[in-house]
Order: sequence, then C-alpha cells, then structure tokens
Amino acid sequence: MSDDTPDDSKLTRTKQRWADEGRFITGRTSRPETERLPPGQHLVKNWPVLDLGIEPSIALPSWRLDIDGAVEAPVALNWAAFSGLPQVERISDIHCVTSWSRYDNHWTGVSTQDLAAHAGIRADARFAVLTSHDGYTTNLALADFLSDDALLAHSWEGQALSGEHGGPVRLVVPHLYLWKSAKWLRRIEFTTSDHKGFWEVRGYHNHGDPWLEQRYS
Ligand SMILES: Nc1nc2c(c(=O)[nH]1)N[C@H]1C(S)=C(S)[C@@H](COP(=O)(O)O)O[C@H]1N2
Ligand SMILES: [Mo]
Repeated sequence: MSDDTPDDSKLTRTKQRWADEGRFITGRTSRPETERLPPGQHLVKNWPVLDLGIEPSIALPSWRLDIDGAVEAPVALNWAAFSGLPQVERISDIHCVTSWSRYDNHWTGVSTQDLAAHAGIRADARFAVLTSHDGYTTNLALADFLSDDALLAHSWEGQALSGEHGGPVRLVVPHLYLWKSAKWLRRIEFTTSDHKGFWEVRGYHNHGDPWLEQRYS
C-alpha cells in the first residue's frame, strides 16, 4: 500500500468497525429476479460520494491505463487508444455496502470483455486486481470482472464522469457491492492467484454479492 493512502482515516476506521460489528446485516437473502432492492439496502435518488478522501485529478493527455500480468503482452492505453475501443452503453442499479442503492444509472464506456480481448488474457488468468490513482486496490474473480454488464465507464447520464465519482475512467461491476468498482482506474493486473484489496484485507467480503448480503468476511 502506498504511503499516501489514508488507511488510518476516521472513515476507514469507522468502516473497519462496521465490518467487526456486522453493521447493516439483515440475515436475509433475495434474488434480483424477484426483488429489485437487495436485503438491508435503501433507495437514494442522489449519488453519494464514497472514497478514501483523496480525489486525484488526471488530465486526459496524461491519462494511462496499464493492463498486465497474465496477458499475452502488457498493454498501456492512452486516452486516444482507449477511446478507439468499441463503446457500449449500459443501464444498471448500484449497491453500496454502507446500505444505499441507486437505480437506473446510464453508463458509457468500454466493456470489460472487449478490454480483456484487446489485451489477450491468458488461459491461466483467474483474477483481476485493480489499482487506482489514490492508492486504492480491489480484487475480483475473472468471471465477475468479465460479467456482461461490467464496463470501464467514462460517462454517466451522457456526461463525462465527474472527478468525485472516479473520472476519467472507473470500473462499474453492478452485480457486486460498489467497493469492487474502482474509481480513477490506473492499472488492471490479471493474476493466477487471488490478492485481497484495500477493503478485503479490512474485513470486507472477498466476493461482495449484495443479494447474498456478502458485506463482511
Ligand atoms: N479509487 C477508489 N475507488 C473506489 C473507492 C476509493 O476509495 N478509491 N471507494 C469504493 C467504495 S467503498 C465505494 S462505495 C464506491 C463509491 O463510488 P461513488 O463515490 O462514485 O459513489 O467507490 C469504490 N471505489
Ligand atoms: Mo463503500
């Protein structure tokens, strides 16, 4: 972890305590086919900002995304190369482990499947480890990273994604709690073994399925 990651900030300590206490756990499970709001969640209309408290500002000319690890050849995308990849639109609900959910978010960006195809991930790749400009990290099983509705989003509701929500580019993996959706994405490493990220080492669930209430480990 980098030195400038505020891992002893008040918010980080509070969220670590929630993991210890099992805060917000209802003990219910549900299925997205029958219920739209996962157990223990409440609906919000605004879009709260949650992060470690550092908002990196990244100008597009200096933006880079490294894709490496278990790939045929490492790729470093600049903004022109990223913008040249196929663009997709997705509409999804998002669910934060601190108990808010927000419906019908309209994203534009590059699907994780197209990105992985572009990089040529190797057959032995099993996990994706994400690193962000603020020092944040998170890990996903490859199947979750490559889900049909997952994308690297640069726009929300037709506008460039704001800095506070992770612009220029963030991951969106809507079927998992939102801490898996790294803002200010800097690097995607495909790995053969799992490496827990910032919240995963602090008591948060390694998978994070909101329908199964996988809040904490
Ligand atoms: N780079 C980075 N990504 C991050 C975080 C962070 O601190 N840094 N926080 C995560 C958490 S805990 C949540 S709930 C969501 C919040 O995204 P939002 O601020 O756009 O609502 O971002 C996730 N991605
Ligand atoms: Mo979060």
